[in-house]
Amino acid sequence: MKIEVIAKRLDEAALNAQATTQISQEKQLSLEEAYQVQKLSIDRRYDRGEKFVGIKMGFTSKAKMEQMGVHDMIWGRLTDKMHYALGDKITRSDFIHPRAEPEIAFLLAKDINEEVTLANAEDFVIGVAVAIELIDSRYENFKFSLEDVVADNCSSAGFALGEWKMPDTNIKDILMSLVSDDEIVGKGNSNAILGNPWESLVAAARLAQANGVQLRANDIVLAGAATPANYIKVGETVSAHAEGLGSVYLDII
Ligand code: OOG
Ligand code: MG
Repeated sequence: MKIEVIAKRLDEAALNAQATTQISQEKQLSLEEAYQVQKLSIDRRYDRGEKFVGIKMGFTSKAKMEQMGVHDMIWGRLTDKMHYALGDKITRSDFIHPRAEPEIAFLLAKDINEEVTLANAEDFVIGVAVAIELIDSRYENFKFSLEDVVADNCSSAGFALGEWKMPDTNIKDILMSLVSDDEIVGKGNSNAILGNPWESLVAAARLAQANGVQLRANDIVLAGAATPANYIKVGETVSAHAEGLGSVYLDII
C-alpha cells in the first residue's frame, strides 16, 4: 500500500464520515512515513481550496496519553474549514464519532524563523484564548497506534475559539473544564500541559521548523488538552472554560 493510497483513504474517511480500519493492521508505517501521509492527506484538502491556518499539538498531557494509550507528543495541521465561530451549530452527522476537549490557543504575532523558548515565547504571540477542539478519529472505535493517529492528522476535525486575550494573561496553573449543557464532563489544570502550556508553543515552533512547516503571523497553535476528551451528543451545548480566559461554546445538532 503506497502512502498516497493511505492518504486518500484517510481523507475520504473524513469527507464521508465513514470510519476506516487502522493502517497499522495492514502496514507498519514509521513515524516519518506517518507524517508524510498526514501531509499528503492535507494536501488533498488544500487542492479543494482549504487553507493552512496553524497547527495543533496532541498528547501534551498525561491525561490524554493515558486515555488514548500512546506515549509521545504529536502535531497536526489546522485548516480554515475546521475553524468554527463561537456559538456555531455543529452537525453531528458530518463526523464519525466526534469528541470535544477544552484547550488553550495561541495567536501568532509574527512569522517564526528562530528558536522559541519559554523566555521569549510571549513575544511571538498577540493573543491567548480558550478553545474547544473537536477530534474525530477516522479509525473504527477511535482506536489507533501513534503512527495511525499521526497519519490521520491527529484526529483533527474542528475548533472554536473564545475571545482573544492579551498575551500576558495568565494561562499557567488555571482550571480548565469541559461542560455539556450544565454538567461538568472534564476538568483539569493547564499545567497538565507539559508543566506549563507555554511549553506547548515552544514545542510547536520546534516541531514545525524541524518538519519544514512555516508558522506565520496570525496562525493559530492549539496547545493540546489537559483533560480526557468527551463524546458530543445531538442536542447538547458543549462549552470550554478556562479560569481568567472566559469560555467558548458550540451547539450540537
Ligand atoms: C488525538 C488528538 C490528541 C490532544 O489534545 O491531546 C489531541 C486523539 O486523541 O484522537 O488533540
Ligand atoms: Mg486536542
